[in-house]
Amino acid sequence: MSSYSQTAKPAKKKQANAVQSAPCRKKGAEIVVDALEREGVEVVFGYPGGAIIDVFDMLNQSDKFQFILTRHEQGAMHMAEGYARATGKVGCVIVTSGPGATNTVTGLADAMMDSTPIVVISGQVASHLIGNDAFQEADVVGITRPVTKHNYLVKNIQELPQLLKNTFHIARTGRQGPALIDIPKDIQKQTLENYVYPSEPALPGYRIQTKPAAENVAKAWEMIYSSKRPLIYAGGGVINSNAADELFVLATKANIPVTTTLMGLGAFPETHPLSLHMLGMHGTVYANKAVQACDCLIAVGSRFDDRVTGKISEFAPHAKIIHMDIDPSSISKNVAVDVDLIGDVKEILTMLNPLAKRCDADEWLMQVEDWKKKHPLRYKKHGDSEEILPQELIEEINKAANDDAIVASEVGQHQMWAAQHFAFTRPRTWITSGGLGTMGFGFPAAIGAQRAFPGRQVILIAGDGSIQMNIQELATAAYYNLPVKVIILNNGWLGMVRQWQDLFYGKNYSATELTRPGGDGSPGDWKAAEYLPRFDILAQAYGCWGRSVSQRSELDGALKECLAAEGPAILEVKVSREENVYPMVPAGASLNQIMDGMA
Ligand SMILES: Cc1ncc(C[n+]2csc(CCOP(=O)(O)OP(=O)(O)O)c2C)c(N)n1
Repeated sequence: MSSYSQTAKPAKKKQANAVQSAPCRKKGAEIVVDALEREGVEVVFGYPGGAIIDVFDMLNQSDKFQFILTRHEQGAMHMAEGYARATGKVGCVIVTSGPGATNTVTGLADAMMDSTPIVVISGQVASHLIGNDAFQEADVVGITRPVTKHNYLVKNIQELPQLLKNTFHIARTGRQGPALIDIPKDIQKQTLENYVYPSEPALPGYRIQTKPAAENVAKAWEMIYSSKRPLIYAGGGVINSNAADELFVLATKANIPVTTTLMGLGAFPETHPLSLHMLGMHGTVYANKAVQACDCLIAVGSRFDDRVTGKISEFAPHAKIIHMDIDPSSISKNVAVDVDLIGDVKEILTMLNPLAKRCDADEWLMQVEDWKKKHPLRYKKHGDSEEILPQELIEEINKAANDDAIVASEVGQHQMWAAQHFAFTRPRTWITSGGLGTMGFGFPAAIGAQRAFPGRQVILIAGDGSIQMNIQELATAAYYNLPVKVIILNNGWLGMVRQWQDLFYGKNYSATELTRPGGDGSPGDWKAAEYLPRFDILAQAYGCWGRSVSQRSELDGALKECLAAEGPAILEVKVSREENVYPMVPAGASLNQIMDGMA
C-alpha cells in the first residue's frame, strides 16, 4: 500500500441487501422508499411535483436517508454526481414528470460521459394518460435513452421491485453510469400483495468481464519489457475503480512515468517524480512530448478522447498501445490498440503488479526529466503589479487548501488553470465535468461532495459565467449549511470562448463579454469595467459570507478569511482580464503543435 492511500473506502462490490423479509403488502410509493433503504442510499437529491407526490408522501417516513431539496432539478443531478464522484457510491435523484424530468437531461448526459453512477427516479403521468399530451407529460424514456446506460418505464406494479433492483445494479456495475426509472402515478398508488425486494438483478443479457484474458496479460508484459520508452496514460477509470494504489505500485515498481487525463487527476500523485501531469489540449509540454516519443503507451481506464489525442492520425506515432478498460466498446474505438486488457482496472493491476519489475528505461527517464526542466508549466508574471493573475491565484489556493481538500470546478479557463496549477495527490479530490464540459456543474457538484464529507474542506473554483448557471443552489448550500467555499475567478468574460476568438477568430469578441466596459471602453480596462452581478452582496443576500477583491495585496487575507468562514462562502477575485490558458494544442492539431504562450 502506497502512502498515497485512497481517501474513500472502495465501494462495496455488492451492496448488502437488508435481509429479505417475508412477503408483505406495500404500495408502489412505499416500495420505492424500501428499495432506497435496501440499496444503502443515505442521501437523495431532488424536487417534488404532482406526478411524484405519492413517493414524496412516503419519503419522510424513512430515517435511513436524508432528502435534500434543491432549487432546480439540474442542481439535484450535479449534486448527486458530486456525491457519487467523492464517495464512489451511487448518487440518487427523485423528480417529477415533464419539466422535472427534462431538467435532468444535462446531468444524465454529463454522468454518462464521465461514467458516474447515478439513479434517477422520475414520476410519470398515470398509465392511461400516457400518449395523451397530458399535463406535464414528456416521453422521458425516449428523451433520456441516449443519455442513460439504461432506462425503464414501469408498466405494472408487479415489475416495479425487480426494475428498481436492476436500475441500481446497472448504475453501479461495469462502466458505471446513469440509469433512470420512470414510474407512472397510478403505479405509485397501487398495492402489491406479495412484495419481496429481489436479492439479485434479472438482466440475462448484461454481462461484465472483470478479468482480462491471461494470454493478453502475458503479451502486455512482453510489450512493456521489450520497450525502451514506456509511458502510462491514466484516466478517470482508475479513480472509478478505486485503483490509484495499484497504479502507484505498477508505476513505481516498473519505473514508468505517468501522465493523466483531466478526469484522471489525482489517480497518481502529481508531486511524485514520475508524474508528468496532464496531457492533451491544455496538458504540459513534457507530457505531450512524452506521448509523441514513447514506444509503449499503457492506457489505464482512459478512452482516447479527442481533447487528449489531438489529431488522431498523428497521436503517439511510435507506440505500441496496451489498453486496460472495463468497457469492451471503448477498445480500438478511437485509436487502434495492440493489446487489450478488458476488465476492472483494479483487478487487472492486481494481476499485473506481482510480476512487475524495473524497466530498463534510464535513458528515457533522463530525456523526460530534461523536457520537464526545459518546458515547465509557466506563465508570464506581471512583476509588481497589483493585478491578480489567475494562475497565481490557483497556486495560492493550492497553498492554502487542506491536504484532503476536495476541489471542484466549473468549466472554462479557470477549470484548466485549476487542473494545471493545483497539485492533486489523491483520488476523488478533483471533481469536474470532463466529457460533456457542463458549465453549471461545479457548484452543485461541490455541494454534493460536501454533503458526502461534511467535515472536509470543499473548494469550488468557478468562472463568473459558469457560476451563474446554477447560482440558485446557494440557497440549498445555505439551507443545509453545507459550507462550500466558492472562489470565482472573475475576468468579466466567457473566458475560454474569448480565448478561442482571440487566437482563431481575429479577436472578434462576439457575445462573450459579461461586464459593461467602463473607463476608456477598451476590454482591457479591467479596473473600470462594471462587473455584474455584485457576487459579494449576492452571497450576503443568501446569508453567506461574501467578499470581493481585485488587488494582489488583499488576496492572502481574503483567501484565509474565506476558507475559515463557518458556512458557505463566496470570494470573488477580479483577475487579469485577458489572460489565456497555455500550453494549448489547437483543436484538431497534432500534439506536436503545442503553443506555450511564452513568445
Ligand atoms: C452549458 C454550457 N454552455 C456553453 C458552454 C461553452 N463554454 C465553454 S467554456 C465557456 C466560458 C466559461 O466562462 P466562465 O465560466 O466565466 O469561465 P472562464 O472561461 O472565463 O474561466 C463557454 C461558454 C459550455 N461549456 N457549457
